[in-house]
Amino acid sequence: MALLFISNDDSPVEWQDALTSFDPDLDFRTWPDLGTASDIEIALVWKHPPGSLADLPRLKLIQSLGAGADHILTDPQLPGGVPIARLVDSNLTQQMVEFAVLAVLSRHRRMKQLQLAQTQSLWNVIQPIPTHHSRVGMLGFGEIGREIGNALTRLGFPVTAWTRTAREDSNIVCQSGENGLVAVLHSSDILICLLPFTEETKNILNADTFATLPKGAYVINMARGGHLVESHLLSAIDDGHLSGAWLDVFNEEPLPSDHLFWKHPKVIVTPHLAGLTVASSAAEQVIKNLRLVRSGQAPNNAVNLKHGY
Ligand code: OXD
Repeated sequence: MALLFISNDDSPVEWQDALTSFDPDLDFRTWPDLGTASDIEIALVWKHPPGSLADLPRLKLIQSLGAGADHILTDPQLPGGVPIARLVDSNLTQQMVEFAVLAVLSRHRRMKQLQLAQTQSLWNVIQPIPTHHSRVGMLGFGEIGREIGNALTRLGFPVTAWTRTAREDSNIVCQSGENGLVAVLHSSDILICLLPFTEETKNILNADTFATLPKGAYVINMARGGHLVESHLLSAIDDGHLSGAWLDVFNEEPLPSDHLFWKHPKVIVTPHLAGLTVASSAAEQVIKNLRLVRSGQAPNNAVNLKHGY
């Protein structure tokens, strides 16, 4: 039985090495050279071509190469009844924490203005805002969100979060529902989007959301490009309501070279790298999941199809 690897963004060589260090007998195949379709037991995928998983009669698991599974669920020919699992990897989580802290501190200490001043040889001393006046709101509070929230709290930022279901298992105030969203937005000088991408969360970063944020608020999107209505963000920045944004994810990736975001003085663009999967640290859970599904058990971090993540 074999594993089928499908990704243009991850290295098959690294993954083969990492996986076979945990299971030396693993038969590793790379799309489109899958050999006999009925050999394939597990598909390890990132943005697979739609339909490429449709004719694998003994497929037992579709394993995402990332923390998100939305790239799998958009395939209209997904085989029914095959469990889908996300990666939950401490290495990836750590990167996401670092990225969120970097983006929050960068806004908090006004790095963009300081860099601009440097290009003009200006000695521009910007008084820091007290940390406890920079309120951070988080949309999404899963495994990664919780770690980010804790890191920001340790730095002294007041943090609130919005989640699908109310939570009381954290020292961070979590709100849910429509009213909860409004409450979190009202108190977010810096808003971080970490939500899973679903029909409910699509376009959630829109004109109404921005209007609910306090004047001068800053938006960080490190979830999915589809969460953001790009034209609404540009209007909210250009009319002065928002102070700027740091965007790591986009509707179209790579971001087209003529996109307005690239040159916008108040927007920081990074190329979807907030959290990258590292084969050597994530491989063990893929092998664990393979063993679980082989023995008829559910994989770890299975996607709930009803919730879409
Ligand atoms: C992921 C991502 O889902 O990198 O892991 O966006």
